Order: sequence, then structure tokens, then C-alpha cells
Amino acid sequence: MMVPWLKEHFSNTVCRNGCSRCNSQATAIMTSVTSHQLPSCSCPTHSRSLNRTIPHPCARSASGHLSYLNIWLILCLFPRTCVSSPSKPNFLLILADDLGIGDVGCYGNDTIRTPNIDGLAKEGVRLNQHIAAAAVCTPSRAAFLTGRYPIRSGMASSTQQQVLFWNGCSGGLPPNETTFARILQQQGYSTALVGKWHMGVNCKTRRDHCHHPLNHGFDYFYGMPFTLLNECQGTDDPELAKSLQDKYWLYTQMITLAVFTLVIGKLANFFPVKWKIIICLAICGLLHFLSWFSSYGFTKYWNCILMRNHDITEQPMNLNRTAFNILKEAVTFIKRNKHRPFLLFVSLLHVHTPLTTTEKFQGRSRHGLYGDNVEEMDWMVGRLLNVIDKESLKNTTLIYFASDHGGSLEARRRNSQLGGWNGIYKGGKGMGGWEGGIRVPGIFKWSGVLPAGTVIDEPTSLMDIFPTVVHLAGGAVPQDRVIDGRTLLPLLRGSVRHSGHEFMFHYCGVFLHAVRWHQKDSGTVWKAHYATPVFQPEASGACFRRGICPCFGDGVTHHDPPLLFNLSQDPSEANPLSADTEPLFDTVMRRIRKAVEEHHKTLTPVPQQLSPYNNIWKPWLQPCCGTFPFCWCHEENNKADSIV
Ligand SMILES: [Ca+2]
Repeated sequence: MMVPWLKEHFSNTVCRNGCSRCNSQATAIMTSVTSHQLPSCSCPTHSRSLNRTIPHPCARSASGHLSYLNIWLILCLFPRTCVSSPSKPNFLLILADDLGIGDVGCYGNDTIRTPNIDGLAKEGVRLNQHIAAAAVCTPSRAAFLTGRYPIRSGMASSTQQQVLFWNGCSGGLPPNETTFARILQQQGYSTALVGKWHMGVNCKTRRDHCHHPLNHGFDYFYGMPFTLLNECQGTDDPELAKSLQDKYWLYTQMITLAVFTLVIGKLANFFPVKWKIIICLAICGLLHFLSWFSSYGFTKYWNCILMRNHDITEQPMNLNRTAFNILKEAVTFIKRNKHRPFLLFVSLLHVHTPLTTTEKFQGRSRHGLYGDNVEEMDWMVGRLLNVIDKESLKNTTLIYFASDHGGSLEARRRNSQLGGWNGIYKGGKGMGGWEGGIRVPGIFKWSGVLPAGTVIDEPTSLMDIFPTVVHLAGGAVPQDRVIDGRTLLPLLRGSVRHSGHEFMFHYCGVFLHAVRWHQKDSGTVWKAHYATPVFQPEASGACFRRGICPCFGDGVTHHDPPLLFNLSQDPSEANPLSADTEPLFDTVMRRIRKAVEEHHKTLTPVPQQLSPYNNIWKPWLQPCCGTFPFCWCHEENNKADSIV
């Protein structure tokens, strides 16, 4: 007789995609194993090498060509497949861009319709304290993929430029970093990234693609190597370093005016200035203009591009088709890989500005273009979930939905808000310490494995996806480096009460702005802020005059003693505690200080991927589908909407 946990183990591991007749066989295999009193071995359902050379045991035995004994022998002759992980599901990971936690129905929004995401939470597990490792795209995504604080990989910035600015810059996710996609690829998974990357392309030459997704464990890539920007649409103010561009433009005008004044003065004999000086000044002005306008003047061509694997398909991209193309590519990938283990990371371009929304969704929500864009995103999520259901992958696919960080409060056009809402939480995108910048939606669904309708308040991190996915795939996390994520499965299944996080370190660039302490014996979550951004205007709750809050310098206020909040009682961080009001103040601060000291000891110097040199446009690194600088091309893809 088989013990219940073994039966569950085998029904999870042996039976998967489309193997409706497999339960009895799983039992038979297990009986064979237990009768020989050998260690349990899980089915190699997700070993690519096995899939290629030996058909799935379920399929073979169904056709009657292979005995159970042979199956068992096959299983245990392949040591890599004899693991004790509970199961090896497919993974569909969906990451929204700049979506606020308050924008989703199941997190309390009742004015934007997100029925598909809400349904995901209803049938799965909703995390109430799901934390991004950074409050802007590039570092948050690097941490998500590697399970490590971005400061460890050099993906955190020490300058005002907190994210990568160009496809043609040399910074990016270092080739020696290991993504979960890389480990799953080694475990036999078919891996794909569809959507946004924003973690660099090249190091030294135009086509070395050292930072490219295909060099980081993805077998397939379709999407933007960069990120959406207003420049991609061309109808709004430029978004990329607007104040810097304004400054360069002002200098150009001043030099031009000076040259004209000197020429007129010379011709009218007002100034005894030499022609040589005037010509030198004119040349300097021209060089200055060319040096900045060659990059910022053509941002749409340099940054707004789409790629399929190593090839550029659209330069510049046609935004009107992009959402459909992304959906079509994701759906096609699922269908193409439904009979083999897959990891699909759908990194949505929604809901980042410029909020390109198809006509069908325009004017539908009560929150203008932003709300329309959120509703369109929810519809896309629904289409992906439908495909999983239709292809009978529901019970064998772990689905995850999150946002890379909080909504952007500063994204506005005149009086209309173009960024997200972070609910009751203070702050937003760009604010590495305040809760609104880093607390995001986090939902898991795995039918039959995770309890439906569960809500978990424990602190969890986007970095937890790394060890969770790796363990479920039967892989092992790298032992030669610090991994900051903690595996989530026991918490999600309800077999443990607490998450693996005692402390979380909240960075803004390379600057530690806040620390969270989950005091497990009391259940209290404390948070201490060492630095907070200076809001402009004061008390506005955001940095409207700067566009995004700075992480250092006169743009932040340092706190000594730190601002301490009891997040369990005061999640909006409205009432800072002091030694007078909180008896545990000194104890908590002492414990947090010690944790910071220990954390600092684990950091090692690494090359700075976002340094000024690594984050400037370099023409020789610019991806180009023609002969540089003549870069434009368009792949015909006009049947996209009919497919989805
Ligand atoms: Ca983002």
C-alpha cells in the first residue's frame, strides 16, 4: 500500500500535460519502487534530454511498448532526473510595468476593471506584502531574474540615472550573473521572454549581444530590448533625461546666438574679433550640437525597437501593433511548447507611458488613458490564462503575476494622471524606501497544488521567484554567490507560517534608504528609514518638479535617528515612532543596525553597469537593422489580431 504523501508526490510528478491515463501507471511505478525499498525517484517529465531521446513514460506505456519495470529503470538510470522535488510544473510569469498595487481590483480598487487578475487571486494565492528589490525598472528586473539585490550584480546606480538609458550603451546584466531562465534551460525547460527586457544589449561591438536575453538563459526572445518611452509615440514631451536635453538645447542656442552676434559685430566693425575665433566657436557649437542631438534627437530610432531573437524586426517599432504582437508571440509559444516543460516570462509593456491603448479599450475606464491601459492589460492576462486552460495546462502550470515596482506618481499630462495609484501606501516609482515604490501586487496560481483564495501577509520579495522556480524545476541555486530570495512554495502551500525573510534592505540606487525587520516571534513588521526623498512641492507626496525622486544629495533628507514605523499597525507610514512613544524603539534600532552591518559584510565590489561611461550612447554599440546610421525596417505582421 502506498503512503499518501508518496502517492501525491507521484501523481504530481509523473502525470502532467495531457496524460489522462497516467494515474494508475504512477501508482504502479511507485509500487515497483517501494516494493524494492529503493529511494523515491520522481518522473523525468521535464528533462529535455529525456524528452528528446525517450518519449514520456505516460505516452510510451499508453501505447503498450514499455513495461513499468523499464520505465523505472529509465527513471533511475538518469541521475539528474532522480530528485525529490514535489513536482516540475510549467511556468507562466507575467510582470506588468509600473502598475500600482492600488490599481487592481483584488487589492482594493473598485473603479478599474481587472476581472482576470482578480480571478487569478480568487483561484490562487494573493501576497499582501510582496516587495520589489528596487523602485525602478532596470535594477528591479535584474533582482527578479537573479534572486539577488541589484547592488550585488552592479545593476544599482550611484548617479541620477537609475536605469539604463540606451540600447546602444555598454551597461547591462553581466554575463556572469545566473538567471532562473539559465538554470531552467539546463533542467530541460524551453524558455522564452516575450516583452520588455531593459537590461542591456551589447558590451563591445554592435552584435556581441553579451547582455541580450538569449545570452541569459532564454531560448527565445521577442520584444523590446529597451523600455517604452514617450519618444516611441512621439506625441508627448520627451521622457528620456528631459531636463538634460533642455540644458543642452539652451547651451546650443546660446552658442549660436554668440556666433551670430560676433559675426554681425565683426561685419559692422563693432568688435575687433578675429575670424579664427568666430570659426572656432562655431565649430565647437556644431560639435556640441551633434554630440547630444545624434543620440537624443533620434531616440525613437535608437531605443524604440523590437527584436526576435538576435534580429531586429521593427526599427522604430509600430506601437499600435505591439500589444497584439506580444500576445500573439506568447500564445504561440505556449501552444508550440505544450508537450514539453516551458518557462514563459511575459514582460508586459503595459502600463508604462505613453500608455498606447487599442481603440477597443479607449474611453472605457473611469481613469482616463491610464485606466484604459490597465483594463487592456487585464484583458491580455485573461487571454494568456485562457490558452493555459484550453491547452489543458491548468494543473501543470504555475502562474505568477506581479509588477516590477510601484506606480509612477509624477507621470502626468497637465491635469490628467498617467501613472498608477499605490493605494494606501506612501510614495511611488523611484522611491526605493517608501512602501508605494516597492510594494506591488503578487499573485500565484497553480490549480490543485496551491490552496485557492488564500491571502498571505508575510513579507515576500520578487527575488523569491528565483529559488522557487529553480527548486520546482529540480535545479539547484548557485552556491558560489549570495542569493537573497527565499523559496516560497512552503508558504504558498500553507505548510509554514512565516516567509524566509527576517530582514529586507530597501535600496535607492546603491544607497540604502530603509530596512524592514520582520520580528517573527511577535509578528510585527518594523521599517526604519535612513533617507527619504525631498518632495517637490513639499507635502505633495512626490517629486513633481524633478520627474522622478533622486536617491542622494540635496534631493534626500537623512534621518538620524532613523524614521521608524510599525508597518503592521501603520502600513501607510504616517506616524513615525520615537523612543518616547515606542518602548521597543532602541531595541528595534539596535537589531536593525546589526543586520545592516552583517548585510554590508556580504557585499563585494563589482563593475558598475550604470556608471556614466556605461550608460551613454555609443554609436558603435547601437543595434541597427540597416547600415548604421540608416537604421529602419519593418517586419510585416498584420495578422496579429486575428490569431489571438
Ligand atoms: Ca517599470
